[in-house]
Amino acid sequence: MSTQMSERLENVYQEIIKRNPGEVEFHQAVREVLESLGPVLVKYPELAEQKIIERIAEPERQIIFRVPWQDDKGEIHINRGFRVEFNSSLGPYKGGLRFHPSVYLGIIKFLGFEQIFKNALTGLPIGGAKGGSDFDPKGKSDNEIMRFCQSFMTELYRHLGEYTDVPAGDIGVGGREIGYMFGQYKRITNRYESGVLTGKGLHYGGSLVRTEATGYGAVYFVSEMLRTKKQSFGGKTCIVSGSGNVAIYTIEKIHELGGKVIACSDSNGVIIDKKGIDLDFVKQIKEVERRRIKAYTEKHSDAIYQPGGKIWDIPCDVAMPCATQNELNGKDAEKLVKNGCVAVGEGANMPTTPEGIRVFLESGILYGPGKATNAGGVATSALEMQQNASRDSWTFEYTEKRLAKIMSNIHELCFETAEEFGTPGNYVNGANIAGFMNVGQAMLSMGLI
Ligand code: NDP
Ligand code: 2IT
Repeated sequence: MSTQMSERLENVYQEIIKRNPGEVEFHQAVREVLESLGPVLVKYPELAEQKIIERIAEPERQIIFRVPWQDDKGEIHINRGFRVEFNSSLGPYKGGLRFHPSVYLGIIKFLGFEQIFKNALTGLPIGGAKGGSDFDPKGKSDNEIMRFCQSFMTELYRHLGEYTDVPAGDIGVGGREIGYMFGQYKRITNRYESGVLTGKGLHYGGSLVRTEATGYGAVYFVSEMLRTKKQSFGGKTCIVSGSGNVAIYTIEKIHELGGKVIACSDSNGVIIDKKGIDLDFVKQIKEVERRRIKAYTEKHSDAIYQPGGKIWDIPCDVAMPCATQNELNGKDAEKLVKNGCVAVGEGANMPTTPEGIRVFLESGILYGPGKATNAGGVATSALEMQQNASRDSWTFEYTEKRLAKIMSNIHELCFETAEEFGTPGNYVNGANIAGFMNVGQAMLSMGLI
């Protein structure tokens, strides 16, 4: 199912498909943005004349490299590493690294493309990039993870720098992996360049709140959306997919604001606990023991574990997809709307399929797209860069206040832009147009780059 675009935009899109064959996630992310841009090109024809869309859709640089490493038995493995430096018109390339067996160029490019607009929405000086590897961290020992990270950085380091390209985490990359990569960067370059990676540990230049930032920020964004309808999280029943970094801190903030999360998941199944998810235990299972979410029933025998289950079938007031791309399809969206869900906020990147997005927009429920809703993670990364640049570290309270303000600014920008372009309440258009305008104007100012 696809929406009509002007002939010009349709031609641009077809050309992008032709130039990037087989990269279906990248095509999907591009199409979603292009579907919002028609009225922008009418209002600002110079953006079309100067081929800003065509330029933005072509990464400034794409790096693909071999990552050889040895497992604990001495066997050699070869993975593929990626870094797509998409756009640096607003600042150094910025965006996470994903380690997951599904990673290929099309996934990194969809993430990098979305990152350009997300980062622009934060109002902070960061360009857009993404990277990662098809390495599967599941079941690997700590030493194997370290050796992989060291090999990955041994190639990637030459492309990085605090003023050039600043990676962080994403799926499969958290504080442990960032630590190993920072150590290797420091060793190879002989530079203590704190600002070259974000998501660092608190002992060596990390920022308070960065671990919590994506989840907390997503909940702030949904709170702002609810506020436009004079509602809040208080007393609301919520479901959160995934049980990784973003899911955990989404649940934590929802509980803090008086909502109750009754379900979460991982790629194997769904946990339903009507009493409300015991987050301390989820943290123990996931952050400390690195086990599967199924283990939740070991302590909570009245909770239900559904192997392979669909979390979106569970009736709720608020749904927050926080696992991965395309985890929520058109049928899931219909089910959520039918069950009375009033708000959906995406902690993950592109978790809703185009059909699902259409269902949400047509139903008129509040729908916050990932590039706006989950921008708190990268925004706090930019705050980490600020602290590193001034060799300072801020308190938790101050940093969280900055995050909350950034999220309410992003909400306001998306809300007002949607209105200005004739689609009130449509945060997809608001986010795409506002992000595009920031990047586009900067590119226009810099001449043909
Ligand atoms: P984690 O690796 O910490 O957790 C990922 C979670 O999603 C796990 O529960 C995992 O289950 C599940 N998941 C991952 N891949 C799949 C899949 N193919 N099918 C089903 N479930 C899957 O990653 P994060 O929490 O950091 O990232 C979650 C999402 O949030 C991603 O879309 C990421 O791009 C996005 N995001 C992350 C930010 C950050 O700061 N970390 C910032 C903004 C967005 P399992 O363990 O079974 O694989
Ligand atoms: O998708 C994302 O915004 C991230 N994974 C975080 C990127 C970052 O640089 O903090």
